[in-house]
Amino acid sequence: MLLLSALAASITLLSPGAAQTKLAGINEARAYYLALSGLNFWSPGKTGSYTLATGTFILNQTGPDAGGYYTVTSLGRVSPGLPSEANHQLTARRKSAKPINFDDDIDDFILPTVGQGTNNARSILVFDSDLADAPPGLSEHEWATLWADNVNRYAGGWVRLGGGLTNSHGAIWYGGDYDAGTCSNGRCTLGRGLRAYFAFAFFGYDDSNDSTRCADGFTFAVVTAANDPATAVGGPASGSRGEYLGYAGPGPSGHGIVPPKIALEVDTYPNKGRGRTTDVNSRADAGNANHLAVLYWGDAATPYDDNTHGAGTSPVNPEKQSGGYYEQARRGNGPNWLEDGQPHSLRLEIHRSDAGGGGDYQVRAWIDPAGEGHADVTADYAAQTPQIEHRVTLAAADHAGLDAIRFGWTEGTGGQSQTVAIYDFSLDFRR
Ligand SMILES: [Ca+2]
Ligand SMILES: [Ca+2]
Ligand SMILES: [Ca+2]
Repeated sequence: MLLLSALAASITLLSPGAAQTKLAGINEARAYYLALSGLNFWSPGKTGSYTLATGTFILNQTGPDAGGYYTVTSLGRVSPGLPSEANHQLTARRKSAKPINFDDDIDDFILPTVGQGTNNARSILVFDSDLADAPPGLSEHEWATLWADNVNRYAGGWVRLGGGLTNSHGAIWYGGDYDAGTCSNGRCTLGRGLRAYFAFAFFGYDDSNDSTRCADGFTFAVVTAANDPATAVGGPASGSRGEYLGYAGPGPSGHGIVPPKIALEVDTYPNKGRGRTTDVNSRADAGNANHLAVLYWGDAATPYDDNTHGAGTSPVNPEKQSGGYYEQARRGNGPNWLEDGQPHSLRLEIHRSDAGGGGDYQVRAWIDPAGEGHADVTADYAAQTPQIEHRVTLAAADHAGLDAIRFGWTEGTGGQSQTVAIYDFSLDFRR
């Protein structure tokens, strides 16, 4: 994708009418994007000079060091030997295996589980740049039309959640092989944790006072592979429960997504009730504001409270007063925070270690991070304080249950609908 970005940037910069006097500045920018393209292009052993339409990048590597890291330099060069020559060099520390990312791996995301409703075949769809076979529940003709209408929205491919449906719920899990056994058929060794980054956009624009025009949001979830098959998904046994976000509830299988599990919810609809978790309006959302929150699983005896804030004892799903819940109120007469139709991005890190017979887990998340390295999942992010920071100790059995995990997204809608794009995804494990 960055190769494409570089070309797009240069096309923009070279649009007719660009003043010659700006050429030096333009070439500086081109050199920078070339260097960035080089870093993105690199994999172990790929060194030397590579020429694109706009210039050249030159890759060098040293390593790997004892931790398996290479130091990679990428020199972007434009117009060598001319007065307008520009060079820009970037250096990065890179693991031997490239992070899992949509550009290379989107076809490894397993097609969604079709839920109980009649229309849920479309609750989650994957738009790969290559046309895959029709997902379950769609004819080849329907799928080809949908694909053609959507594939070009985001370079590198994207996952569409919600699909404009009411009463939908779905989950999609990574199902690939990665880095010599770290992941096998989507079952991944969590080790010291992981780092993930992705962009998202809610297509709906919700400027209602109480954030009730669109619903309900989604989660990025990391769940036990020991107990959850690749078809695991939540949702209600009956009735309309978008508030479960496809993360809570028994789902079509009756088992839902069983614990242990950790997720970050992006919740756009207020369900503030604190009654029985099988009832409508029972998530204990703190207010009307769009919010992010860390989710575990509530009481292990029921799937219905898995995304109810305050549910559970060890661990407890975080409430507003904790570091595990972050909200932003609607501003003035504008849209609700995340439901503005604009691109947003999310970075999540889970830091995991053994502690006292169980496991220490630190969940950190940044919304719309902008500091240096914010999208680099090969290193911990230190440039900005996370908006979400929550730490728990899990009991030995739960800790062991997260030795092998699946990761992916869940979504749910009820009486209102949503369409959400997930794109520019990458993930790497901390080792
Ligand atoms: Ca909610
Ligand atoms: Ca919530
Ligand atoms: Ca539960």
